Order: sequence, then structure tokens, then C-alpha cells
Amino acid sequence: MRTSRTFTTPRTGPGAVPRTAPRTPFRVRLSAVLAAVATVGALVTAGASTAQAADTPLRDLAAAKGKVIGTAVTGSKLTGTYGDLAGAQFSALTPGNAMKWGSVEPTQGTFNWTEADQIVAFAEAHGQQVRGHTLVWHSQNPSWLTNGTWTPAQLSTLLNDHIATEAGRYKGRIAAWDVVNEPFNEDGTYRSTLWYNGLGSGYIAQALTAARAADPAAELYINDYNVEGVNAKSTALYNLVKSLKDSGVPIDGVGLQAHLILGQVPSTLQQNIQRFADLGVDVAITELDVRMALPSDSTKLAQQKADFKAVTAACVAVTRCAGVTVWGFTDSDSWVDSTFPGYGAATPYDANYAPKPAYYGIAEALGGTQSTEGCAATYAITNQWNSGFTGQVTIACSGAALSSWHANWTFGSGQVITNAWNATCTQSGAAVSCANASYNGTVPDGGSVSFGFNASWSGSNTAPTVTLS
Ligand code: G2I
Repeated sequence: MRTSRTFTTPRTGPGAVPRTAPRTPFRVRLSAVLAAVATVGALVTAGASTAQAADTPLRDLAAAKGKVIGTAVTGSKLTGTYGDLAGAQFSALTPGNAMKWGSVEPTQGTFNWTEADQIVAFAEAHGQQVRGHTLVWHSQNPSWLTNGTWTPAQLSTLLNDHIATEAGRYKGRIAAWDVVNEPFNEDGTYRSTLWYNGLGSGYIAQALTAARAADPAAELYINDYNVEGVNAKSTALYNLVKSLKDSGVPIDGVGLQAHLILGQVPSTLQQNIQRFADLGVDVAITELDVRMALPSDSTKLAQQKADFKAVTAACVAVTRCAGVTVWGFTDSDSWVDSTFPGYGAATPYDANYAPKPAYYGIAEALGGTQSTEGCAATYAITNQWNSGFTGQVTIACSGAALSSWHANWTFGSGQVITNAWNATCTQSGAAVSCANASYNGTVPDGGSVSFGFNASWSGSNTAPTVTLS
């Protein structure tokens, strides 16, 4: 169990400040951050004491909800800002490619564990779980395997030996294995693969049984895509899990990959998670990303925030949902751009490691509230006549950023708002609260947004103090 850590600081984004203190599930106040900075002066950089450090890391928010928040990673990138954020923000790592058969045994009998070992060591040094990915798949297999001619008996031995070797190597160090990946077609029939064609559907039970023998402590999952909502494919997976359980085959969970398209979170996601949970298995969101047509804009980023939030919230709502893993945490490390030309921006951080609204969507679904430290609102009367006036509020951030906002104030002399633009304002007595419009919730570090309103006044028209929430 990890009790303390030190890590150097990225200059932007949540998790930006070096910390030596034990992890706390609650927001770190600025004073505490400054104290921590003072104790590690050698690490302080110009941006280190900025207010965004007050945002609680996702892993702490998730822990407070009893959930895991993970990311797929590339081992060679686990230094600098990428490493800092991977370690600070996430409580689980999935090797994006490093544990696939083609990576670990490119030549039969010759193994390369370098990247997989590196990721497991990094995770252990940062108190993180590892999600093993993946033991049995139709893709990213070594060519000696896919090009070989094998009898069923030989295939069966290859399968068993591979699982014994790989799961055995990491025995006791892997929280969950994606034992079988993507076994189904979209219509719920079994995918035609090396394994299915050679061994029939029994290869799934065989693989699970071998994995249990190799690492009895690891949770054993079947993982697939397009099984997030209730549909033919997820129902086939459901029926498979049910029959495996009925026949005593070791199966502990199902992974819903969740490679989603902007605005298309299935409405039956939570219901689907729940039906698997009711079968007596855990569920994990294993490869979440939400791709959009490029270029991104604030409307798309706001929708993406809602999508990440909805998926995370569906997991939070079901006790047996273990957690959410994003398939790469930065847009500079995503499979999407090369696979879907014209699409991208699918992850919670941009390519410069600045948190996107999607980051805050995850945080909010995990119970986090946004810090407004580093952002301020100014109130100005831009026009005034005998009974009315026009006001403008500008919200500016420096060393911090917002993904949504409310500007709040209390009128001191009976002013009443009659209409507003670029915000939705409500007034109750003297208390006013204005929420961002759908298109201007994002206030980037170093940027600002404004909204305006008309109001009535009489007597005096004193300017109130505006606070942000
Ligand atoms: O395709 C997205 C994911 C779907 N579910 C299973 C996951 O394992 C899969 O991950 C992706 C990786 O993120 C990609 O990085 O799997 C791809 C392969 O199907 C990975 O792409 C491969 C490229 O095809 C190779 O050319 C490249 O050498 O990544 C390799 C390493 O960068």
C-alpha cells in the first residue's frame, strides 16, 4: 500500500504540483499546496503554485467512490509530464499494446517482456493496479502464430502455454486480466478467429480455466466493444457469461470497451451494466474514448464532457462496476486519429496535457467539484439610462481553467435583471446566479468569457461583488 510519493511537476493541468504528503480524498487547499511546494523547493517551477493544483486527482475522487480510474499507457512515454499525470491521476494502468501476444513473443520461444515489465513496475511504484491486456485475441498476434498450420491439439497447447507463461510471469501483480478479447461479431455470433476455428467456442472456457490456474488472484474478464448498451452482441456476451457461470468456469467480470462516438452514449448503458452485475460478475469500462470529427470546438468539447460524465456516472451508479479506464489519457496518445481519419480529440487531455472539459466530466461524475481558484469575475456597467442599465460580467482565468461556471452576486439596491445573453440568469429576491451557455462554459488558462444583461434600477445602482462557483 502506498503511503507517500514525490513526483515532478507538469506546468499545466490537474495534478500539476509536486506533493509529498499522504494522499487525501479531499480537495487540497492552496495553503496546503504551498506548504508542500515549500518542502520540495528544488522541484518548484514557475507555474507550480498555480491554483489548478487544488483540483483533486481523479484517482482520489474514484477511491472515495470505491472505484478504479485507469488509463491505457505506452511504456516508453512514462517519463516527464506523461508519466507525472499517469501516476498522479490514475489508480490503474492497462498496457495499450505491451502485453499482447505479438509484443511479448514476436518469435516463437523468444520473449520480450521489457515494456510490460516497465509498466508493471511503474504501476507498483505509484500504488496502481494493472489491468492485463490481453491473453487471447484475434489481432496483434505474432506472424509465426497466425501463419502457422496447427492441429487442434497443437493450438490447444499453444493457448495453454501462452497463458501459463504470461499470466504466470505476473502472478499476483495483475488485478484483472482481459483473458479473452473481442470474441463476438456484431450480430452476436462467434467471431471467426484462429481460436474459434480451431477449437470451437470452448476456447473461451479453456482460456479462463488456464488463466485461473496461472494466477488465482487475478480477476478474469471477457472484454469486447459495442457491448455497452443492450443489443444483440451484448446479449450474446450475457448469455455466454451466464452459461460459463452455470458450468463452473471461472469468470469474474465483463469489460465494456466503450470506444464511443460523440453524443452516442447508449441510453441503456447503466441497465446493461446492471444486468451483468445481476449475473454475479463485475463490470469494468475498459477502453473509454469519445471521438469527434476534427477540428474540435467548444460545443463538441462540451458534448464530450457530457459523454465522459454519463459513462462514468453509469459505472458509479452500479456497485459491481469496478471502474473506468480511458484508452489513452492524452490526445497525443490515442489510436483514434490514425484509425479514423478526420476524427480524433477522443481523450480527456489535449495533446499538450491540458485537461479538457471531458476531464472535468469524469471528475464531476466521481463527485469532484471544480476549483475556481485562479479565476475571477469582474462586473461592469456598460450603459445606464434613467430606469435601466446594461451590465457585463467577464470571467478570466490565470493559472487555472474552468469547464463550466456560475457567476453569483447579490444586488444591493433593488436592481432586477430583465434579460441576459451568453448566460442563463436567474434572480431570486436580490440574489442572482448566471450559468454558462452551452457554448461558453470553457474558460481556458489565460482566457476569458463575458456575458451581458439588462436590468432595471432606481435610486442607486451600486456594483455588486461577483463570486464564481
Ligand atoms: O483498436 C483499439 C483497441 C480496441 N480494443 C482492443 C485494444 O487492444 C485496441 O487497442 C489498439 C491500440 O490502442 C493500438 O495502439 O490496438 C491496436 C491494434 O489493433 C493498436 O494499434 C497498433 C498498430 O496497429 C500498430 O501498427 C502499432 O505498431 O499499435 C501498434 C503499436 O503502436
